[in-house]
This record gives sequence, C-alpha cells and structure tokens, in this order.
Amino acid sequence: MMTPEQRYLFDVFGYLHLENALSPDELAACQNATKRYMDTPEDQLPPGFEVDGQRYVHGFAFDKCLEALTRHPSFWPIVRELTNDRPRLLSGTLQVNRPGESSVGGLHCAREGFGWESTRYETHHGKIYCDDIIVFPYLDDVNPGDGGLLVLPGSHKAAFPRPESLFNEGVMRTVEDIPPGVVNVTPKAGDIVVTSELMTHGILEWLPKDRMRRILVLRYKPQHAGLAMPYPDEIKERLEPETVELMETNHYTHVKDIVKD
Ligand SMILES: O=C(O)CCC(=O)C(=O)O
Ligand SMILES: [Fe+2]
Repeated sequence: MMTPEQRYLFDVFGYLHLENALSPDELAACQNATKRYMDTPEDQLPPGFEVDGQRYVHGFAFDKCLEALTRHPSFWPIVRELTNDRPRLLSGTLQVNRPGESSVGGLHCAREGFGWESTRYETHHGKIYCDDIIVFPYLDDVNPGDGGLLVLPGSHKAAFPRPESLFNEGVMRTVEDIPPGVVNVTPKAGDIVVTSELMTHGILEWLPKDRMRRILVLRYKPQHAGLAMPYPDEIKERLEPETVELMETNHYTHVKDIVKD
C-alpha cells in the first residue's frame, strides 16, 4: 500500500508529486506514442479514438506503453489503498496544451462542482480512503514560470465553502497572479502527480512558445462508486484483460484478480 511518507504527505497536502516515476525508456516510448496519436489525421485514427480540442480521447488505449501506465508500479499501491483495494479506471485522456492556445482554468473541485455530498475523503484503520482520484503522468517538462497545474494544498479536507473573494476570485493566469497559499506544481517529464478531485485546483496559462505540455489524465474511483463511463467496444477490444478488469464496475465485496497479490 502507500508508504508512511506518501500517506502523511497525501493526508496533509491532498496531492503527491512522484518524481522520476517513469524510467527513461518508458518515458520515451510514451512520448513517441502520444506523438503518433497527435500526428494522425483524425479520419485516419483507429476506430474509437477522437480529438476534442486539447483532449485526445482514450489516449491511454492508443499504445501498450500508455495502457501500461494505468497500473504503473509507481502509483498502483496508492490507487489500491485509496480505493480500499476496489479500483476502477474511469477514463484516460491525453491532454495537450499547445503554445498559443489558452489553457486557463479557474479553481475548482468535486465539492464545488458536484456538491458537498458527492465525494469522500476519510481515514480508517490507518489508511486513506478517497472515492475520486486523478493521476497525471507528465510527458513534458514544466519549468517554474511555464504555467500548468495549481493546487490549494489541504483543501481536500476543507469543511467550509471557499469564499469567492479569495485567491484572486479563483482565477490566476500567470505565476505573478498566484496569491499566498496556492501552489504551482512544476513536474518534469516522467513525473506523476496523484491527487483527489476534492482538492481545489486550477490551471495557469501555458506560456512557452516552443514547447507543449502533454499529460495523461487517469481517473479512478472505487469499483462500486459513481456512474460507469461507457467506452466504445473498439477501445475495449484493444485492451489487455487486466485493463478491461480494471475498468469493470463490480459489487463492493468483489475482489478483482488484479488486486490479488
Ligand atoms: O491541466 C491540468 O493540469 C489539470 C486539468 C484539470 O484539472 C481539469 O481539466 O479539470
Ligand atoms: Fe480539474
């Protein structure tokens, strides 16, 4: 399960920044695969794939190296603990910020977007439980000043609604706009950020003129929680049996083979 260090930091801050999570070979393979997805004209993509602005839908299924990230050993024990060993992958989108395209996103979280009762963060028996998890493998470097992800550390446990007046009304475009308390996370290619949708977060403008920011957005919930996201048969047919099982909805009591050690 999680290491004591990971558990402490995730509980206090609401996110983990795992440095050098991918090996150089894994990173290079994933970068090449995302390039192939992005370079393929949309009408020549394999069935089931589509591009929606900066979202390359089902990016995780485009290549086996990307699919392998869905249970990557760097964070798989964390997803297992957070879901009480009942993991389900909901989706895996490749998201790309290109130079010159606006990427600003105001502060948001599940509590604010879906309602206070929508999402749980709890601790039981010395472990963390959380029913809406996002994992972001980074395929490009983010340097301080570039832009990208904002987090409000500790907000995953907020007991009160966020007053609208705080934090620049929730909208920050560049690092100069960031008020005290908000943090711009700047991972390197091959790093992975794990957080909860309960943690208040936002997105700065992507400023580099000659570099993009490619991240995979992997979403997990407990296997019995929330709506099952439909995904096309053409995508399912490409996947390993273990990945299909990871995406299955099951009863609380069911134990998936992928969590049997
Ligand atoms: O772009 C990011 O780093 C975060 C994306 C996100 O949280 C969102 O799209 O809601
Ligand atoms: Fe978000």
